[in-house]
Amino acid sequence: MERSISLDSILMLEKAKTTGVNTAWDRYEAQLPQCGFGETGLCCRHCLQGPCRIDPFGATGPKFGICGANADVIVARGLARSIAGGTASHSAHAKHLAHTLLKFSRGQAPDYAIKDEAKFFAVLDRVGIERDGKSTAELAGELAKLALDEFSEREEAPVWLETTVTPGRMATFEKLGLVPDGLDAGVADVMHRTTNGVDADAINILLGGIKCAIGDYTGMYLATDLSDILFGTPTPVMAQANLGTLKENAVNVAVHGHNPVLSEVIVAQAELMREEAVAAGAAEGINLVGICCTGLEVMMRHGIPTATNSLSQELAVLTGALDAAVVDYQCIMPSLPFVDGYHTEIITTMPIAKITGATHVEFKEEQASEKAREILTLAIEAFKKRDPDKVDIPPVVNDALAGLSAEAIVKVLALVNPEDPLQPLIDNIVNGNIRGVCLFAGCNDVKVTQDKMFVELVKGLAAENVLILCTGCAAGSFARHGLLTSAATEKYAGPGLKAVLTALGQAAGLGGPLPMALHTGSCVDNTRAASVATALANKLGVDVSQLPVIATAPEAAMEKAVSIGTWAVAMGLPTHVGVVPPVTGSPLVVKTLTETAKDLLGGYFIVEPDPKAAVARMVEALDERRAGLGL
Ligand code: BF8
Ligand code: SF4
Repeated sequence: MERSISLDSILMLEKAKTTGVNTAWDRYEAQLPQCGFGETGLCCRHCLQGPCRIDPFGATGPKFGICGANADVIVARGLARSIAGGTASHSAHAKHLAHTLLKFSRGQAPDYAIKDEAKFFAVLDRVGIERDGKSTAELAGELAKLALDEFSEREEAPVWLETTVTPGRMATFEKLGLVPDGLDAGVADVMHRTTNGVDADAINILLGGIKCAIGDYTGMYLATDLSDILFGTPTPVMAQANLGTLKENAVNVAVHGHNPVLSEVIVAQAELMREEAVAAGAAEGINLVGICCTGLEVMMRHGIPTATNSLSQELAVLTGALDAAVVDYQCIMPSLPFVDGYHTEIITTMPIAKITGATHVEFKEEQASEKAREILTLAIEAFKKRDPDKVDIPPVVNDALAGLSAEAIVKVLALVNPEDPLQPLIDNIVNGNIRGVCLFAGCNDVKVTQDKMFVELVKGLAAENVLILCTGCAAGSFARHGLLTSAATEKYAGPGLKAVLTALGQAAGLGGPLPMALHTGSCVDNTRAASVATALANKLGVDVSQLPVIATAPEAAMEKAVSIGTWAVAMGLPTHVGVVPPVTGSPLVVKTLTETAKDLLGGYFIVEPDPKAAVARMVEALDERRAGLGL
């Protein structure tokens, strides 16, 4: 199988091959064939009597685990635990921001501020915190405490859920018993019911997983709100992508992981430490680039280039020009410190995410600038050890428009209709210029050619006049292929979509159409897209499950993508995945996710690894919704 269609990845993979460096792709091949029980979800290790495995063909092998759990129960339990893993990750990210806000409110985090007062007030009003007569610090403290309360057991529905979904969605969740008691409580509930001897009804387990995933949505919404308050709501910004954004004459530092709490301070300090870098021989100072979602957070707010994605993170080290990678948590390969023969300093910063072989500088909000300087000093020292003979920066750079938060999208629409910004979007959906909207999310997965599905799907859908919103590695992928540009719209968008994007781009003074894919942020920012869908549904007086809106994670890899996909279904969206998850061992689970879910929630999974067939099925799902609305 071809490993990647991304030219910079291809060039670095050739270098890896000729120099004998192992990458994720080599380690994947060493795993083949992967275990059939694991691939189909039919292996259980939830108690010490296991592992138990069910014969996928049902012929002669075991049909039950030792405790009596059957294939449906084992598959459902495995899936629910993946959702819990994803939810725990996003929720930890959200809690981290709430703690930062709390420290700010107590005067313990002097490097932080309320950067976006308008969003701060809007969120306070939405969650019902009375603003009159209170100081900023008091309000920030109240908001942080309310946010932290969301995670434990609550008597009422989580505030960030109830205040952000349509009334119809909330009623559906209540009717089905899917309102989480708390976001961490949802994770604990899944861990409990999936242990030996608790829930042994596959459908009930899946409902528990969906309830947990609704908590995942809630935590992600909260994370985006607090990030915008602390660091600013993104506005449109031109940036660049690919490994070619590394510079020969600069100290190259990648910020990698997911949380902007540290990377924001690094952005500020990198500018202030320019002279130190120049004194070390780096004429262009410090060049910050991003990898994964931390990178996208600073791309959205500061136009910092995105160098590469999760799957190809080792390739950034292979350029020989990356002096340091500062990592926080999630999607960071433990192999990074062991890319043989390179000088890159891998710096871990979080107490829960240390990596053997890396240098640990524990980050604390109380000493944020000091810690950022310490980290950048290590990077400058590493630069001095760079071996010029090993430097091969692939000459690949693409422009990319980023920063399209929901607020930014509404502002662009307001240029066309200031009184009623959503109306132009609705009009163009009604008249068919826009056939529907698709949210592209999720990872690169080593099991499929890197970026191939992303690129084929986005071109296919744009040609069918589908407007794309994108986040996470999907946004990174499009950026690296030049698809977040006016030129891509000119080349690939269907006539209706092109006309709308041209009108909007001209109104925004871009001198060309808006990109056919709007970069909406990091993975936690998937809720930005959900908020646009909710606003549209509320304006039309319908539910999200009736709108021609779909989602896809064509190259999903991580548990976080599983939890996001599940809440997208819970929100009522037909949700495509291109890598088959480990559920095929249970026809009941497959049917529940791809068919029964539609009756219960409106949303359902579409599993289709072939890009052409996937486009056809996604367009069909949009047309079904259009027909339902009489369009
Ligand atoms: O949270 S898309 S590989 S980087 S999990 Fe990870 Fe997947 Fe990328 Fe961001 Ni999201
Ligand atoms: Fe086996 Fe049941 Fe234990 Fe799972 S929980 S390992 S199926 S005995």
